[in-house]
Amino acid sequence: MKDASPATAPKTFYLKDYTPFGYDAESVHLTFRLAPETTRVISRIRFAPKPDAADRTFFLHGEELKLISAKIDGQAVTPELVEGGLKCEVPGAPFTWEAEVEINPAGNTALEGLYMSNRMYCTQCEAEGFRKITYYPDRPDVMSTFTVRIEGDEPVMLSNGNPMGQGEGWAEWHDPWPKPAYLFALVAGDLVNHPGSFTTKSGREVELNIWVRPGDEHKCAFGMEALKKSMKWDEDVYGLEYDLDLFNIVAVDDFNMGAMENKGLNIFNSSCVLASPETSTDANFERIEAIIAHEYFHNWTGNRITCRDWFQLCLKEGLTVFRDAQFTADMRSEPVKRIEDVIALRARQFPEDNGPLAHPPRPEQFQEINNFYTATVYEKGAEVIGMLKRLVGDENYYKALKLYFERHDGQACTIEDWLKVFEDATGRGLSQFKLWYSQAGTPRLKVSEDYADGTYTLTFEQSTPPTPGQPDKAPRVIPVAVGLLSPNGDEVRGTEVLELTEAKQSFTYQGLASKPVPSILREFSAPVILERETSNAERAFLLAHDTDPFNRWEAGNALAKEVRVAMVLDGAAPDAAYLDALEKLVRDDDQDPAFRALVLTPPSQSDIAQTLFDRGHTPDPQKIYDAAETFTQTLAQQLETSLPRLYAATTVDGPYAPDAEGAGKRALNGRILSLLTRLDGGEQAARQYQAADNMTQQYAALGALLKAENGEAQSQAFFKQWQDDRLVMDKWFALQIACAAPEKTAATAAALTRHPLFSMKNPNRFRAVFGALAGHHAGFHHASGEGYQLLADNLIALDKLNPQTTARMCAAFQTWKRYDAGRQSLIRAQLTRIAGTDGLSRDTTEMVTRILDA
Ligand code: 0A1
Ligand code: ZN
Repeated sequence: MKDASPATAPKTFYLKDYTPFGYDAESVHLTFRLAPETTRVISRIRFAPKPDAADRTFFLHGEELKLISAKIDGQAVTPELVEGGLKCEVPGAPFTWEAEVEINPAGNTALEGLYMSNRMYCTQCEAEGFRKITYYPDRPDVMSTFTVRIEGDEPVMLSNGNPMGQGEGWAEWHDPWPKPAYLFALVAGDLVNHPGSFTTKSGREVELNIWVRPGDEHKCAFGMEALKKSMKWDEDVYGLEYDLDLFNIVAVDDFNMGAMENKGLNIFNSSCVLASPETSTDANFERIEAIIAHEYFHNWTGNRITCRDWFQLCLKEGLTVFRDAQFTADMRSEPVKRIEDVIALRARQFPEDNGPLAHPPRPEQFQEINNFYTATVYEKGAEVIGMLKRLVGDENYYKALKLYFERHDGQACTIEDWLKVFEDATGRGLSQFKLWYSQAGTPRLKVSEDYADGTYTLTFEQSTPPTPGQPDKAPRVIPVAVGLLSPNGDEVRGTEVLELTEAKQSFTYQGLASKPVPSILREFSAPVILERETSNAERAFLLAHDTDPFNRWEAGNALAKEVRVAMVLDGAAPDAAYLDALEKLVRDDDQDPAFRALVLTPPSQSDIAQTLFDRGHTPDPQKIYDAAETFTQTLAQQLETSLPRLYAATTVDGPYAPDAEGAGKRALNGRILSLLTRLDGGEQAARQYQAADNMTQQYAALGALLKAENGEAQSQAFFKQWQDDRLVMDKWFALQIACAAPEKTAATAAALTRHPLFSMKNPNRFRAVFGALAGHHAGFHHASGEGYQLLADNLIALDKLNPQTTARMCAAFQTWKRYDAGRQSLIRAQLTRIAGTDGLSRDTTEMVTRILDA
């Protein structure tokens, strides 16, 4: 019998422990002999000891590798195999390391390293997947040039950089740009390409390709246009040009994340690149355009300048998200993009920042870095850059960026390097600003006002609640964009950025004829929670008159929340003045349809729950759901006579095009249809379903019908029509759950896991079902606890196959401390059950432990 081995506590890595690797990797040669279960990887790496290295330990990472042989300068050696890699005695002068290993791509369901997806070989190396391909110093500060030979019988065999040659059964690639191993990529399989080309501003001809499985060719055109627009935009706005002769994108069906910026060979989750009017919604098109841009922009912010270590992840991600948001704003609508981003920030980042998983944009410790590809690192990381830009001004921002690229091209950098560039370019000290990178938690900003004799004073008090490991926080620099309106609706002071640096600070405005109405935090100038005692009448005034479109929407959003909170707490009827304001806005054809659609979009029920919790109440998910239903029903009735006209007026005629204008109109049309369905039971929706020639309208109609519990026939028809299209089937799975009544949500999800097309191995399908379950606030948190149990059962099962996706989805439980004792104990029981599972992955262990520690 085997001794029970003591459970090894997962190792924690700390930012403060950073030490450079003792060797430079001067060049890397890799040969892949492809075979589904027994791929051989032969590496030949030239290493040179660093003259000034403090630590000369020769440790190479390696996981799940079968070592066949190792040599140094041609002589066989026997390295010591240790936890997570190997160690070896090496010469004190430059030497050549060679190793042959065997790996099993077909058995790789974790989708990290080299794996197979639909008979195609592909790789995912960020963050630490390369160590599952061969022994290597798998850390981003080790940068080298890669030459790759692929041997196999796949028709198409790709790697990074430029092609060097190919023949029967082989292909060779060389990437001249030194890069960390996380940017390595290899793809091989039966693929077809959608070609394109781009001429850079200095005249370099770049060949572009989107590679897909045969049958998906018709879904590439939009992605190709998005890529060309991105290349042009980065030249125009940042002066950044592409640096290879070839840029390849590959679509794969099984992928843990959205996409990956591998040098010259981006790999995309097929859901983030394939698009056609018949199969993709307007929201899909917008997201695809943004992700293509995001990965392309990484070529400079991430690849040419990379991260010294993974604690610096937001250096590349925050900046690249910020850049892709600028791009989308330029391509589409600036205010609409800003509103969408703030909605997403509040839905994904605020719960993280205000719960057990809170961490700073630059974390100081981790057990599993994959658990830190978070909304805080990405989206809050981008918000921090937005604040920096606002504080230094546009001109200084671009001056600093220019210096960043000049000074750090080819380097692996830190947040200190980044901020130093701004200090040097602008002469402004940023030591207090840096707190945004090291402090977790969302600051609360309390505002009070005073008016006497023409002088108006705004007083701000900032504080940030405790977060794990950070009980106290110092005041931060907070840029607050403020404008003042006179009671008749005129703007009496245009937008001005007030810079808060202290815990409490006042600003005065002189010479005002009457007490103004302030419009605070315009454009959402800082990721904070504004706490201000104000009336619904003032909110309605701002919704009607503010010159800042973001704050106009924000006033409506705050009103919507207040009205629902009152309905939940006091059983109040929907506020009549708010209903009137909404009606007026919806019927005002001079207003942008996209904006009207956003104002009509109800605040998320999870957001209402958080608001109630913040005000000292225990949120009841069912009551929040009921209030939302009552509100929508009342609004539909109030609008009854105008709905048919509005529906007709917002129906887009002519052939479908995924542009912002059409999308805005269809978004409004979709909202009108859902209101209409409440009154006609689905007559109009059924007609729209029948007539739809694009997925946006087909999907909106099906959603409205399912919500009315009158869509069985259409759901079956939808299945029949689209059963061979994986991406559309993901929508079908998700929509049935999203539209189910709370008491039926878990059972609907459970039934779908028994559907023949459900698969644990495809992250998109798993997320379609369980993302929809977790996203249905009242359904997931139904008092029966069935939702919790179903998710836990499936997380336990998925962890054996795919720890990374399992761990991410544990976040569904992160808000558990908001709810009543009964729900808390149900959730605690499930979290404890997950934590106690034998052989639970490091990824999931870390997440569940952090959530339980709340
Ligand atoms: N760097 C990619 C996202 C990405 C991150 C991690 C991955 O595997 C753990 C895969 C992709 C991006 O920002 O798009
Ligand atoms: Zn990224």
